[in-house]
Amino acid sequence: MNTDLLRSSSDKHPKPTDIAFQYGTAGFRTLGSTLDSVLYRVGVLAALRSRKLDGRTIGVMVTASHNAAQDNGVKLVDPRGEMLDGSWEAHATTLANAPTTEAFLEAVSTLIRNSQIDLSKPAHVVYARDTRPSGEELVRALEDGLKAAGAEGRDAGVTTTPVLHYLVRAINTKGTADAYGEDTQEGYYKKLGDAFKELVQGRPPLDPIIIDCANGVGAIAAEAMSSILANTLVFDLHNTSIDKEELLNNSCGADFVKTQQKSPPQLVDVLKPNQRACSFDGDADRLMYFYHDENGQFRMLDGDKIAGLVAAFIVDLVKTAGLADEISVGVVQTAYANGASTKYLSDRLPVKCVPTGVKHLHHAAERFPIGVYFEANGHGTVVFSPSTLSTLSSHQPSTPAQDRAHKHLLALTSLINQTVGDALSDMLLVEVVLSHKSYGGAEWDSLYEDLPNRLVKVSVADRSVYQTEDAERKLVSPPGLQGKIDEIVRRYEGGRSFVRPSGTEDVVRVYAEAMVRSQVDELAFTVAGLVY
Ligand code: 16G
Ligand code: ZN
Repeated sequence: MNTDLLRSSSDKHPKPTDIAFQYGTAGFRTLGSTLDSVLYRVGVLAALRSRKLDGRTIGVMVTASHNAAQDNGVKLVDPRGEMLDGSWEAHATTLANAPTTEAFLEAVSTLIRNSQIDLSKPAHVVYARDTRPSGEELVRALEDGLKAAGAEGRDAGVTTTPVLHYLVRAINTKGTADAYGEDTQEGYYKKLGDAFKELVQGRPPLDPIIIDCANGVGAIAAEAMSSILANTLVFDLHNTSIDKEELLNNSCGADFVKTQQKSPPQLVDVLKPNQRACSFDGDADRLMYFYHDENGQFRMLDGDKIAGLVAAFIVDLVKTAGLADEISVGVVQTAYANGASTKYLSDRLPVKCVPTGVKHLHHAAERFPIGVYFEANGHGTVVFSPSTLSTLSSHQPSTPAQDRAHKHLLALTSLINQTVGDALSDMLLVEVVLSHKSYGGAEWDSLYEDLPNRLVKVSVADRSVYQTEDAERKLVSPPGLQGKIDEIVRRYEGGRSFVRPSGTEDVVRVYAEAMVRSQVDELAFTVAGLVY
């Protein structure tokens, strides 16, 4: 690496003096206008990460997901398409916070030394951004970092977060026995489209699906997918104004639907009773379904409902294929999963609870032969272990029914993004199950009834005093607080409540659920009253 070039280009991307950056649950995320130096340094870091991994391609995604248009962010993707290894998150934070160019160069040298990075190795990085206007310049800063660090960059343009994850794995497996697919967005959508067509072949056509694209990059993705699917599934696209910056995630999108527990106002007149609709978030990695019942009442089909629908379907397919003795299915959730969903699932298959954040769920799901994971907020996917894939590829079905189920399982391994949750791929998965079960929104919804719940956030002086254990379900600090929470929760029928510090905002979150709606708010606010 050329230190003079690194120095001179770093000088062009000075760190703002008054900001401490942190690589959090979803990478760096803050006001887009403050992120120039971070992007430059992430470029250098990505190059080093690639060299450390023998020149394998690393991904960089520039997005702030469901946040407002003026925000932006960046996260790194490891070679198999998964989130950056935890130990490197700290390196990212260190490099981002070096106050001066000299301090940054020093931090880079330390990282090279401590991680024993061989600088003679090549470096490859693929990067993309969502539709946020600030993304364009931030990508230029990233490119400066890549250039200064001598990395070969590939610009994947404006696309979704899951497409970028897919590309990373596709590039790194190209020409190998594990080739994941053609390394283009079109290649990915064609792969999904072919699998979808096979899965619904011979079934009655589905009604068009209403999609709220959050005025983000999901609109581009859905448009591209729609032309591949042609008449197999018709998309009725809404909130597709990607040119109107102020509309991004504004009163629409998956996060709006989940947190406001109502449909996006732009869709209210479009939705007929029992007609299913769904929302993506701003980078199309979260999915929320919903419908209005006969009485015009909003009904949400969130990540928990998706997990219930999909897990039961896959279990049935495995059984019908004659593989129940060889392949088992497990589910991963977080503490935010509705208690009713946990009960529904645990009655049928193993369920594991892990801390919030995709990387925790993904890793836990990889330990099951087939691992289904969804956060209640709509992040999720299904992962098939290598041994499951090899069992599937060598299985010899002995009846036509087994043969059909076996083919469907194989098609699911293509339909479902194995690197990270994709709103588009997840939506097609849901549509497949609805088609096979002949379910509408109401039938799906009736798998179980959600317990009333409430989420509140509390601003505190220092959220780092709130420390948890048991997958964030219990507080170990401040001392004594958990005992008080337990005492309050005991007074409510079916009561459950937990407190955890947010990984993305400077707040503490309080979740509560109970059998009776009116009691939930009381429980949530009583517990919130203990937090200060
Ligand atoms: C991030 C996580 C998401 C998690 C959320 C929790 C990823 C890609 N995203 O958005 O999975 O649900 O943080 O936010 O991991 P919180 O810590 O503020 O509650
Ligand atoms: Zn997102």
